Amino acid sequence: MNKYPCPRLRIALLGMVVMLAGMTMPTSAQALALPPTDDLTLWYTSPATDWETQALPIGNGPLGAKLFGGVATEQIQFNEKTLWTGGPGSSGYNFGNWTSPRPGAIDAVQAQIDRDARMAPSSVASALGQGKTNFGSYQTFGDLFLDFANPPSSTSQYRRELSLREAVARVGYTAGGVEYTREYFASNPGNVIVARLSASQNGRVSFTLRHTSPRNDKSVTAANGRLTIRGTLANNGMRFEAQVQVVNQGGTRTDSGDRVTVSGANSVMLVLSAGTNYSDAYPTYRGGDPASAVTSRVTTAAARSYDELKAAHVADYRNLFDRVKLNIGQTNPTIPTNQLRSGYTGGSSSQDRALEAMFFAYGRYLLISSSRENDILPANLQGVWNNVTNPPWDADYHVNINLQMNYWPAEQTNLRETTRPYDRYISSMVAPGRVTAGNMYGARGWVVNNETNPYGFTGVHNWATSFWFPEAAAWTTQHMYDSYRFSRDLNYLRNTAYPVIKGAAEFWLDFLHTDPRDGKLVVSPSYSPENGDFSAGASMSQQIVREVFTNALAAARALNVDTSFQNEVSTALSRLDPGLRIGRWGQLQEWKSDWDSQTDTHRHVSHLFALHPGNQILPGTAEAQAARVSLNARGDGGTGWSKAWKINFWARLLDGNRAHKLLGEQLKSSTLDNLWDTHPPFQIDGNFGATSGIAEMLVQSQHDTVHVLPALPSAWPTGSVTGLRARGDVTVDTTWRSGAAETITLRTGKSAPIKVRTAAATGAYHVRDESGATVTATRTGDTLGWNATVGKTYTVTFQTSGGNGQTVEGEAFTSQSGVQRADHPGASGGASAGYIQNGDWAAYSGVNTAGLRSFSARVSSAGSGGTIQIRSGSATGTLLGSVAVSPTGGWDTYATVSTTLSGSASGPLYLVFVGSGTNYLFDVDTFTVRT
Ligand code: FUC
Repeated sequence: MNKYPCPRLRIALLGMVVMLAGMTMPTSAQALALPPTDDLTLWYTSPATDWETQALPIGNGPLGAKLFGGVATEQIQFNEKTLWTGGPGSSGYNFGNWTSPRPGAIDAVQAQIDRDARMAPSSVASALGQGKTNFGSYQTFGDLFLDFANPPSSTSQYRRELSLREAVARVGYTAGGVEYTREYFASNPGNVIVARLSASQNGRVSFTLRHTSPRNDKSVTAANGRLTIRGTLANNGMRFEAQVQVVNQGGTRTDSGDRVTVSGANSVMLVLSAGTNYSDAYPTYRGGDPASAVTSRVTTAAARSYDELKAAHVADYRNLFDRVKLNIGQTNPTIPTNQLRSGYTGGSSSQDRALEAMFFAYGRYLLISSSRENDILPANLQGVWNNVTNPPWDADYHVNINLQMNYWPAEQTNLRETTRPYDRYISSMVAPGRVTAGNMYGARGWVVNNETNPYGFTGVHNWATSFWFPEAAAWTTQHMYDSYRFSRDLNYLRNTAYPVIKGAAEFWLDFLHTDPRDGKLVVSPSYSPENGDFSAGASMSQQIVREVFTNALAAARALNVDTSFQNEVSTALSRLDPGLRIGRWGQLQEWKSDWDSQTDTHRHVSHLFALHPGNQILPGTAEAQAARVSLNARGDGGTGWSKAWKINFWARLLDGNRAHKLLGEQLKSSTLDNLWDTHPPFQIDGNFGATSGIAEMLVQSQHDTVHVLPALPSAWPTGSVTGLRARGDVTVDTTWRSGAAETITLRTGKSAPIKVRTAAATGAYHVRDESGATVTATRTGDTLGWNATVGKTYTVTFQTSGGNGQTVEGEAFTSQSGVQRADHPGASGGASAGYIQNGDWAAYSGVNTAGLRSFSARVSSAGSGGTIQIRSGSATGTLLGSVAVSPTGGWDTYATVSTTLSGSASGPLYLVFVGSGTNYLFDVDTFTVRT
């Protein structure tokens, strides 16, 4: 899509970009290798030399790749998400379960905590931990290299980019008068990665394709232009296979050993796919050999044209990506993305808005690229991208915050499909988790601890500060109940979510401990992730158990099943310590005892689970104030994901400016040039957490009210967003101006009462359905309510202050004398201010008269016409101007009248109607004022 259709403007803008990048200007006759970038394109003026910070990611869920864009050699590092060492097949793998029973071990720890109140992590780890054996790590599949024949010694107009609107990456440059272009995409349809290399002159594409990997466990062969990479992981016997088909147009193609060489082609398409014999079935986790599936994917795709493959990919991707559009005043950046990031200040420039809008969109891009409905595994700590054999934290599934955070933006930003592999993964932990629950904890249900892998590692290890976290199972099921709340899909609740939620709740029915201090049910031993000592009843433990009990009970009631289980859960809930306490310095306590230090800036803010992602703390309550005190003490620093979490916290506290400040902190100090989040090192959760945080600033629904613009920062005074989702199967669009909602549009998938909250609702408002018919809403404070009907679209318009250039509906008066609402199909919004007689007036409290200089109105009159007087403050206030209305020939025939205004004024706008006719004078459909 070309936003600059005028070629001269295009050239001028690109010339400017090239100059800024310190490169030579193109000669005037040269065409440009790549089209202009848009506001959602990451772009750079030199090749990537570093995988982590610079190379650009593409992915289709199961497959991922990182692109470097070199001129002499192109490097395409790639992944397949199931390629993991460890697990069954590796020696001594035990799922983290104790290799021999430890009768009484947990009881002894509980007794010691009952006696001493706390216990050092190292002591608990030596009693209950066990070294990890073959937990495994996520593996790179290796790199494809394209070594170009006779690479140019210099290039001009080099650009490397990633379009978030199309999920297509490109490289373009000019050398020796020839433009070279490469395009890459990872297509979910067909499960392939596709590349095309082309040049502006025939016969210019020549390279040799080869594969390398850091493991010595594979063979690479070439036949008929196809590279086949096949091997077995030495560690666990997992079989893997990748194939790349080279399809050349023109020139020659030669297989030689483990390489394919292309000479003098006009263009070349590469088709890559990969697979393993992983299956998510406990206990063997092995399926069939991947060779035939990989062969057929590559063969099928290679038989299609590049354009066809690309069209299918873009259509599939846009079906997800295009559901949400955010405008916060960004403009198309004129500087490369690395400069956009390094120049970011969090101030008021449109470049800063551009980075924020791009970062929001990038989180959605990364989620679509690393988690799809036809994936086996969810996005891991690095999504689907990893270039080594020993990634940080094994690029595993940490479940004391990280995996959960990956999916925070999914429902809110209308990407429910991306949660399917997360659902599948949580469900797949039930079988191994039952064994761990029974054998180690003596409990029903299922459990998983601090981190896990694709092989059902539901037990423990022995790293003292992160080995014990049985609350993780319950926490993961929060997503499932929430997914039901968003969708109201009872089949999903019945078949997918409820059995898993129930199992997670059963574990806690059996494993809670009676606190001798007060007789309440508590988690013991309990550990607030990675901080402090073990104790009984740390706040997060209690809040999570409360949440799973509450959700299990609500789900069982919604499905009308399991009465005795419901009774058991209700009884336990009534005895459960809720884990919400305000401590000696006004903070929300992290532990049941008041141990919090005011100088503790630990990155985990676990005790605020009840604020986010939980919903147990409401804004305006004493607990919310205490959460604020705790957050202030923790400070605005932390790892990437920690800052991202804090955006969400501040949004839930309805503090948009502070949420925006945290977003700024993340962009300034926890974001790499390729806009990946860095812990450090790279960890993708922060990308997803930030996108969630931005969504939480715009729409919240955790308390079953659709709260629109709950935490809008002053840096985003004007904007719009479409397609965000709210619980209750509602899709939300809104536009805002001067920090207040102007319109809210809600599309409802269920017939149910709806509540919409926004600050502007305290002023004049009007609710209409898609036919323009008025919907009667009741207002309580800043909340409007009505009964919504499935399939309908409701639009609420607000009369906001300022009003400059804004169209105000005539019937949206806040007070009146004699005037009524008149319904006319031809009127804007279906109605006008009507039944007007001499001396009547209508007032619009949201429209301020200060500085107004002009007035225009859309009017109709089958009567005598008359005059509109524009007055300030009251019906007899300062007269700013007046305008005559002549008969228009019918109540459905409209004309525009206008006048200039003068005089100093303040207070709301009054329209006073004057005329001599004995019947109704005229109608006012809409009016506009300008300063
Ligand atoms: C948790 C965090 C660490 C890191 C790891 C992957 O344990 O405390 O900071 O993010 O997960």
